[in-house]
Amino acid sequence: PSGYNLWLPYSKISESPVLKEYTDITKTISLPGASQTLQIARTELNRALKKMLGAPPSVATSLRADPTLLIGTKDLLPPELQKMVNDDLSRAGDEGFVIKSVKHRKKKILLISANGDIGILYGVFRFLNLMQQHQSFVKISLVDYPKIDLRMLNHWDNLDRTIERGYAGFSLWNWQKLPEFIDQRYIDYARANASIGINAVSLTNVNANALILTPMYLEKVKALADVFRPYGIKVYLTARFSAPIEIGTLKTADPLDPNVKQWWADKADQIYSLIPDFGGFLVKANSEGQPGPQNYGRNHVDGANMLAESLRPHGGNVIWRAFVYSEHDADDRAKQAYTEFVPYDGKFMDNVLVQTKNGPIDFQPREPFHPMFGAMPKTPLMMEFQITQEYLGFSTHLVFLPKLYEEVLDADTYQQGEGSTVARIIDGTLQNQKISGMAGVSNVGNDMNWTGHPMAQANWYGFGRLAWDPYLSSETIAEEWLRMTFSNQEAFIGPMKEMLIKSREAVVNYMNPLGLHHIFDTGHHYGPGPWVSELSRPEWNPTYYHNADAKGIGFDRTPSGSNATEQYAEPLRSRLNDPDTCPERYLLWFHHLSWDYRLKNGKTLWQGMALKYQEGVDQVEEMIATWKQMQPYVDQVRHKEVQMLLQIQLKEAKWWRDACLLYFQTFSKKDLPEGVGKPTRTLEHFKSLKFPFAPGIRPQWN
Ligand code: BDP
Repeated sequence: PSGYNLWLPYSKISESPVLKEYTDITKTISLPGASQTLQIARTELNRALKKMLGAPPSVATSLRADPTLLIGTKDLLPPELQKMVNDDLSRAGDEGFVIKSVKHRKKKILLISANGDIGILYGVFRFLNLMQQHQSFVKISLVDYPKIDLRMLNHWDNLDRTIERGYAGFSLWNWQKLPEFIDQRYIDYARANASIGINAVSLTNVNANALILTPMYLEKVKALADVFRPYGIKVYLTARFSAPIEIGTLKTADPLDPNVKQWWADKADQIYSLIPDFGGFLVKANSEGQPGPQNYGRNHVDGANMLAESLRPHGGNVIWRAFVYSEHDADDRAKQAYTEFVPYDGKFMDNVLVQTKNGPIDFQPREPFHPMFGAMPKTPLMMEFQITQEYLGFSTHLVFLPKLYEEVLDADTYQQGEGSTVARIIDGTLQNQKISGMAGVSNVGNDMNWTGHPMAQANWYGFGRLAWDPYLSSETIAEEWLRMTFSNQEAFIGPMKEMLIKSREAVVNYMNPLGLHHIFDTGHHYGPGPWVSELSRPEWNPTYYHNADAKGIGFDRTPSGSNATEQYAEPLRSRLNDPDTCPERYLLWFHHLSWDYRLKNGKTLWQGMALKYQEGVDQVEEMIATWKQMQPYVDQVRHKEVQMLLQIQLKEAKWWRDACLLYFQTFSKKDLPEGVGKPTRTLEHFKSLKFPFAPGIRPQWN
């Protein structure tokens, strides 16, 4: 079905110079070695070359005398070739590879080599990636290796196969039929991940169910781990902190209780007896009602280290989430994770990573980077991005997220002077971490095209590429993905690249311009709800975040307000504190300003905000116009799907604009500036809208 093949369609190549080069290169192929991983590489090559070049290639499992394409780990190469890649491979590490055009016995050959089998698989996938982009290999000399150790997908999949914040169907994991029945989808999923270098997956929701740790489920988890292993992927599970009570016989889950420690140590032994390379536990504790060490008067360090102790003999990791904010803490929610975690720097065991969302609130269309990045130099901080579009229009709106990820990764924290970018903290180079990681909350479900919106596949792809190399530009990623997935025609690539890149700003404009945030309607977080003010916890209410009143709008996080800016290093802190130097994209995140405040373009804040909402709507209109032109390059089914989705997106961009402006107008008491579309419905109408069909809501919020 349309889109099932993701970025691996291996479309037939008809351009003759490219075809000629590729046919020559692949005339005789050697890929020696018997491991499962190498067999997968061979199968992939066969399948891809057959589709792209027409004729089935011959991939030999032995070292041929004169191959045109030689693919092998270093130890399998003839000595003179070993010498040629020696230096490259000393940089490439366990998972990297080299793709190099070299002279061998007076003939030019293409060599793909690596230190280990997984490097070969990654190298083959990259070779095919470049072929799909019609790149030439004549002069290639490419060494590449992952800059981040753990490149991980977090699935928020419940055991009943619903997915929290999932908008692409139900969970891929069919617990009922496992372990005997191995759905082809597990294999296709692993293959897609390996093609972009993802090497870890956490299977279950962070709002965890302890049952996953019982033997009957672990048997099933083992079956998945066995499928994923040859693709270089390790399995993690979410550990519910109260599991010793819920599935054990203990009365407590106190991390300092010897029986509790023993329970987890036994549990780890049991898991590793089934899954010898089990990755470890991902834990959400004492956050949004999840149990944790604080239930027993202990702290995050006690909890994380106790679990880390149980995994350490087996080489496993604990990934402890820092997404915490307390209903008892009256302080600005944006400050709470930092306040709670930074004092623990240096106290976690070395198989603990602290996983932090990209921004200090919660996956908003735009947030400043989380101030914890760089502030815990003795702790490996792992990035958590959201690939699924909880606050970004679900799988209905087209939003190219690598642009968002790039903005965060490139941000300068100044924690160790200029150039202390988030990317350098995440990859561990700035602060010399022994382990590094980046996680993305997956947008994959059992929809035929995996991600619901056909274009949302780009976000899975882009996340993987950035986890591999956080210094890649979003433009490079957009171009790669477009060429692989659809077409290499320049008339397609140019406009579509621009459309993807701009799509992120469009959604910010029509949802949350100028630093506004969390003004979504309750529970589902889909449409606008800036008026919502009566939820039980203050920081769940949009009014808490925008603070609109007759005088103005915005959250004062400067020293005259919550002083959250204090958590950022100088000179950034001072810049953020002054509305004149605070980037306008974060203005209302950090400042409460009068409706008449003058923006850089001379407009008042009210005018500027209204015009931004309108700009967002205009940008969606442009996307529709661009997409219309792309018909010749895209199959009918997907073209139609995206076209319909863009029409919904336009309707909803207008919904956002009208609902927010009508509501904020009740405070500003000002007319809409010229150029801003007039709302056709009343504020009361927008307030009355319900959204009962929203997928992915937490059951307790229904
Ligand atoms: C929020 C989601 C909620 C998650 C929570 C988390 O609304 O469903 O459980 O984050 O990350 O974004 O733990």
